[in-house]
Amino acid sequence: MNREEALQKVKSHLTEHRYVHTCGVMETAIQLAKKFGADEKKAELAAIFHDYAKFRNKDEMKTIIIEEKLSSDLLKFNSELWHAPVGAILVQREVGIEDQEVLDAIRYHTSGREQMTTLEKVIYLADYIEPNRQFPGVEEVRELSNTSLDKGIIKALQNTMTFLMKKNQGIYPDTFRFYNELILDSRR
Ligand code: DGI
Ligand code: FE
Ligand code: FE
Repeated sequence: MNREEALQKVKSHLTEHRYVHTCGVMETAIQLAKKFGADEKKAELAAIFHDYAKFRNKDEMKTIIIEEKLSSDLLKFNSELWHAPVGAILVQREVGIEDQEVLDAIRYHTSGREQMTTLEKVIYLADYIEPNRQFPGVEEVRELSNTSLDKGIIKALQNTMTFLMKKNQGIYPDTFRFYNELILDSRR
């Protein structure tokens, strides 16, 4: 599947706004992959499909989480987390992508997890810093990302966790573990 075919396939599942975001993630992910040594083609494909399930209805996502025996923790936390693991399943089922590295990059693009591969980190960070993103603090993350994938991600995680805490929301265990691993490692 080339870029145009992939973009064509994802387009009908997204709003115009989300499609523009997806194209931004694609461009940014390719640049980050080049810079930090991930497979550029896999980064392109994972980026194109990372938000594939963003607009599925909650009941459908809930059913998939239960049927596929995904962590039952997921259902207790913010439903914003669901589109990532559900997306990985649907992209395999409906689009026929079988590359596990690509599917994992989609699966963990929202929560993160411990032991992220470079490809997974590239998609995580590209999703946060792509040019159409405008939230407070994004410029600082962009600057850190020029020199270090992990430094950029640490700041992005701090921003996201602060945002969730201010809204009295829980923080998903994988996100916490991802953060702790990176911050403890950065002090060694
Ligand atoms: O799908 P996008 O909007 O492009 O971005 P995303 O997949 O990173 O989703 C981000 C949303 O998920 C953001 O509003 C924060 C929310 N979220 C809720 N709970 C958690 C969480 N994000 C993380 N990393 N960890 C959580 O526990
Ligand atoms: Fe997403
Ligand atoms: Fe996204």
